[in-house]
Amino acid sequence: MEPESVVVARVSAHHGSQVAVHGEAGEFRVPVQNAEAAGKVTVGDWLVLRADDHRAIQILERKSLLSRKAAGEEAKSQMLVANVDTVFIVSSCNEDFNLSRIERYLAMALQAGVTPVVVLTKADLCDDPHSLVQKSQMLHPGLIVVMVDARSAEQVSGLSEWCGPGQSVALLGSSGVGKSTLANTLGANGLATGAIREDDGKGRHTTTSRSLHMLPTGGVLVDNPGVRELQLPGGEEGVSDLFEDVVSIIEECRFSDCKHDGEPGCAVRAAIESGELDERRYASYQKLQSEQARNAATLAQRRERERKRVSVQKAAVARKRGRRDEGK
Ligand SMILES: Nc1nc2c(ncn2[C@@H]2O[C@H](COP(=O)(O)OP(=O)(O)OP(=O)(O)O)[C@@H](O)[C@H]2O)c(=O)[nH]1
Ligand SMILES: [Mg+2]
Ligand SMILES: [Zn+2]
Repeated sequence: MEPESVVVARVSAHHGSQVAVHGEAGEFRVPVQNAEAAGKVTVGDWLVLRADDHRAIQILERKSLLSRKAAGEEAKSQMLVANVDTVFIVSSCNEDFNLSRIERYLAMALQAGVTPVVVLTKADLCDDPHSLVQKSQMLHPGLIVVMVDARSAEQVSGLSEWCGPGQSVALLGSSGVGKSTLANTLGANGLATGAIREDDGKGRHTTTSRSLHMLPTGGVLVDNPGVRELQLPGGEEGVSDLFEDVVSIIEECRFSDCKHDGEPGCAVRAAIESGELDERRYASYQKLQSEQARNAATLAQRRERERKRVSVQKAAVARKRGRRDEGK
């Protein structure tokens, strides 16, 4: 038999009933049912498509996957971007600047196995951007924090280190912080940008869908819409990786089930009182940790239900088979 002729292409955007993909011959579109014939896909996925009708026969194994908890009660996670090496966590040096929000994105990046780089935009509008850089650097040992005027090619050129051949980077951050501005300055070309609201400095959700772009530096960049609700998906280790310092303080508490709520020998209270542990950071840890645990629990419940459903089906099949065999 002749081996099937195939093309390899990378998912670059969703357009309603079609999925745009980048192949060697450039960008083309494939109906969703063909693109997803081998499973649900997200921007950044690599697909093996049949050459004749562009039906996906395989999704190549993802080397990383950024996801969040999907909206709604159940702890389903929603895929955001696949196969990126780096995530630029974009925050502006204005009212948007919020350490706990950056921490949330950091946990998400660590969970996905993606290198985080914090990019502080609108440095030109801030009196003391250096102090924000310093505060951000404290969030994780060795964390790289860069401040820029996202409109300045010269200032942004420092980011090209993560945008070279073979590298993929995703932009994450709230609306109006300058993600698309940064993408354009890095060479993504023609992405719409929009002025922020004057009254509260928030963005207007100018970018409405995720898209993948080739950069002149040889890398690939994925621009994202500003994330309104970002909840961590459950089940993995992002939070404990990010808060190693807090976790090791907790291990010093006298009681292993210490609630850090006034018990004797509580290392957490002592660390907060001595200034070793920042109260904000501890509160942020508690919040993200319980969120992740909650989502992991519901995920486990869902898997259990799924397991039961499958075993009920199997039992039904076995019963049918039994009846058939009896009739023989
Ligand atoms: N002064 C200054 N303005 C900036 C900078 N970065 C972005 N802006 C402006 O901020 C506004 C919002 O920028 P966008 O690039 O549209 O922001 P975004 O993060 O893509 O927003 P969404 O698509 O809504 O998520 C635009 O008016 C930009 O010109 C910067 O570093 N300095
Ligand atoms: Mg945008
Ligand atoms: Zn304690």
